[in-house]
Amino acid sequence: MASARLSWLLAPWHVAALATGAKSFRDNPVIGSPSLNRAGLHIARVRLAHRMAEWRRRALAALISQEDREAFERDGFILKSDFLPAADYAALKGQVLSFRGPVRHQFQGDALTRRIAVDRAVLARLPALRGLVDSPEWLGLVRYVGSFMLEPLVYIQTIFSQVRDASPDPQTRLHADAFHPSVKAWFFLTDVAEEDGPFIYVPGSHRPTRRRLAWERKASINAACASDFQSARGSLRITRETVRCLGFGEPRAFAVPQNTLVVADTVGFHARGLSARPSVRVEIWAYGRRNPFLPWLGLDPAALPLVKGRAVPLYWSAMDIAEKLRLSSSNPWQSGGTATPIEYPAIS
Ligand SMILES: O=C(O)CCC(=O)C(=O)O
Ligand SMILES: [Fe+2]
Repeated sequence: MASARLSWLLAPWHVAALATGAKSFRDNPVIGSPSLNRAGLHIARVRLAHRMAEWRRRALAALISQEDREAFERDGFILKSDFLPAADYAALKGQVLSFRGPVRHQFQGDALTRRIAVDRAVLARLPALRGLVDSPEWLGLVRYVGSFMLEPLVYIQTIFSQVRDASPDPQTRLHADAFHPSVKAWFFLTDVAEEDGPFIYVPGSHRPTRRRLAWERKASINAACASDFQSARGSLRITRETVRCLGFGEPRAFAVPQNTLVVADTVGFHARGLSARPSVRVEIWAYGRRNPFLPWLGLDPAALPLVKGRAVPLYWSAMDIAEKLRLSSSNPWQSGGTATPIEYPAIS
């Protein structure tokens, strides 16, 4: 009863969230409303978000080559082998892998993800990494795929698979991160074998085809009470069979050598491949997500003078404070002291 009254009080807030990237079907009764979604609310947001992203990408076309634009249009990702010249790559890898810094980690199923925020202080100590993240090639690809002149959030990320006895890593199920286009980039610093949990992407699945939209509509009707937590939170899971039924091709596993860059629109279906054995994957990982409905390219809060180069530590601290004040559940990114990217985690 009390919660029903609270929902009504919050109704204007929930409605306003429709104009943002808010995606959780279970936390927002408007976004998750079965009747509104049957009537097409969810797919209207999907379509408009795609149209806006296409419009912004047209304005950003000059950031990347025509060949890369065509690859992206076709596949939903851009793959660059031997992205850095060999000497630059060797310097970057040497600096990054021996870097000891403050780490955060999160368990997901049996996998542990370790992150080191690439902030100003870290960049001051890693000049080769600074060369990468300031380069027009890197920024151009991330910004074009992200469809904004955004300031990507960059991390040194390590995935340790099968580090404990637990259910499988939820990232190993095919999914779309959100209902709208957004960018993630992986610049691999380790060779990734097929059996070591490579990144997987279904080529062409970034497009809002008629069949994809019909599937989105159906999924959105039941998503608020989906037993699958990630789907209910707006990151819809899908099976390989359904992907096939939607007319997309087979997933592609990025079993790639180090010094390969993959920049993908994670509205396309993707996953982390299952590992056949415990594995360690190290990458420079970037993320860019903004309100998908914005009719402009810039004005990214992460680029403000006091925030630029500090966004991730600020975000982590804010989550720690919210946890202490019990304003939100515990921060999934727990501090793990200092470590290098490849040091094996001590699992308690
Ligand atoms: O790390 C991977 O291979 C993919 C994980 C994933 O789904 C994501 O980062 O959105
Ligand atoms: Fe994902």
